[in-house]
Amino acid sequence: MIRIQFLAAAMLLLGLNLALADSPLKFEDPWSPLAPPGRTMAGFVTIHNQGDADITLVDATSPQFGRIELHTMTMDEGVMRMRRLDELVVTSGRKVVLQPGGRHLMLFEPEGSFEDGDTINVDLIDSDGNQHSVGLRVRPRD
Ligand SMILES: [Cu+2]
Repeated sequence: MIRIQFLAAAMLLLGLNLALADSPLKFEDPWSPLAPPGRTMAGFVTIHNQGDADITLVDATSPQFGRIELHTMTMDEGVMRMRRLDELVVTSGRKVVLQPGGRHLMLFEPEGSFEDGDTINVDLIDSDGNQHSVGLRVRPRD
């Protein structure tokens, strides 16, 4: 019985590693500005698509947050406003930059609080249902 459980766990881990290794998305400087406990947070990262096919991100999840949305900032009569994006296309061979004042991940309903140096684990989900894992490092805003 114990042996079977161990085997199942080992296979799960193996599958997970393969899935991670398979993602053509590479993430540069993934981070999240430190925020007061309970507050909605943001996620920033440069996403580089090193694969042959375009990837359309449509959703994101994290065990540490109730809900995540893709957002963009737009100028509306001189005022910056956030708007939800239904999808974010990362063209083959290109980079998409999520940064302060621009496109970003919006992290709603934090479970617990985060300190400088913590990691927020996010799975970005594409239109084919594939998951792309990225760890956002929590740090003070520059
Ligand atoms: Cu936002």
